Amino acid sequence: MRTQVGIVGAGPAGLLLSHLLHLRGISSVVLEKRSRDYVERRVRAGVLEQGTVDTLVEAGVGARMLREGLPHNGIELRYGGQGHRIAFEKLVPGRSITVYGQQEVVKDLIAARLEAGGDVRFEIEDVALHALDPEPGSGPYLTFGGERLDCDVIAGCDGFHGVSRPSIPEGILSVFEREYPFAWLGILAHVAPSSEELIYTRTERGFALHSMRSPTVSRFYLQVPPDATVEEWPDERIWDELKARLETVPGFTLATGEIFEKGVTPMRAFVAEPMQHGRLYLAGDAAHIVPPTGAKGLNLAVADVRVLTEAIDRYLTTGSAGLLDGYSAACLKRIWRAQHFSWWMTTLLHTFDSDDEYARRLQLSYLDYVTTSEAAATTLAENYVGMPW
Ligand code: FAS
Ligand code: PHB
Repeated sequence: MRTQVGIVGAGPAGLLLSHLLHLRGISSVVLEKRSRDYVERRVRAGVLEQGTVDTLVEAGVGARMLREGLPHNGIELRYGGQGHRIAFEKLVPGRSITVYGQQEVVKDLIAARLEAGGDVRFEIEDVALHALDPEPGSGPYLTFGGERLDCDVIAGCDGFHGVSRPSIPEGILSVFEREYPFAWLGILAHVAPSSEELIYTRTERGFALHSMRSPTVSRFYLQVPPDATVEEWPDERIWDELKARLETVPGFTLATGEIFEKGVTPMRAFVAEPMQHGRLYLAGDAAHIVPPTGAKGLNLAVADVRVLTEAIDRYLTTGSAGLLDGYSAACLKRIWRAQHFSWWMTTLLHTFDSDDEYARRLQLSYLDYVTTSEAAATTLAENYVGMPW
């Protein structure tokens, strides 16, 4: 078999890349390890930057997001018994975020690809990458299930645990990473949000986040020890801890309801440079991971794919590999901005056992600064809604 672009992974990066290439008349085949049902039900990110919303709408896959997504013009930082609003409409006029579950984005992209006759194959478990740095006149290829797929280009969109990044020979990649001394316990509950907006709260007991998915489904996260398991967190303990961390301002009561999804996410940061080797290009979590505090992971995947689509189109239509050769450098500036912002939000809002009293006062002083200085609040706002492309 032959296609122009072989794509490994049907998460947001792989599916959006396949769709954007299709809009430019470029063929691709997407190979996904899991079932369609699994990828459409996997609960992950929830916040779309302005640029991500614009990209999905411009690509013709944003209709349901515009109908069902929840636009937000601010977030609340809650600490020391007070709530402080970061007002996007004042600080970064015209830019906002939309709360719309990642699994909904994935459903919309799969539907669009299949409707367009796209070639998306699920439950393909043994994908292998070959001839990544091919001789002139030949190309890379993928093998799976006894088949061979010849490509002009391969996109590794298979996430942090995928097969693409490890297919790059030893000695090529430089890896930069950081493990945080805690994890997030995420839950979904059938209960109306207790606040119109997202609440990021810092308490001496640890961090908590109040988010949502719809007028009847709330999304919460609790900072927990790095080795925490869902078994240690029965529903009653979750609600008790969320109340202890969120009911810290007068008049706020946390509504509770039936928890229907629980998961523990490790908090890590990771970047592999360069994000390419030969005719293999990594996009999204295959190349980088951020702690979810800044809600950047999914949005970074979209940003990579925008750059990669343009570069592949230039290469296939003109033969010039200039943009492809510069792909990694073009993405890394935004990636490191998101790495820094995610680190900054994480260290601003989480409690660290290693912190002494001096570090704790620095953290509280920084929170006071961000919630009283327009300049400091603008820094948070412009990064949160997404830096301009
Ligand atoms: P993905 O991991 O989404 O997709 C990769 C795909 O490749 C998967 O479908 C996988 O099954 C497939 N695959 C893997 N190996 C393969 C192989 N060998 N062959 C074929 N296919 C293969 N980000 C936020 O902004 N906010 C959050 O709250 C948040 N929460 C998260 C919670 C969890 C548990 C995780 C793991 C991540 C979370 N993220 C969050 C980050 C997340 O949203 C990612 O940034 C986003 O999924 C990136 O999309 P992709 O790069 O497409 O990778
Ligand atoms: C979510 O709603 O899943 C969410 C929101 C904000 C974050 C992370 C996750 O920073």
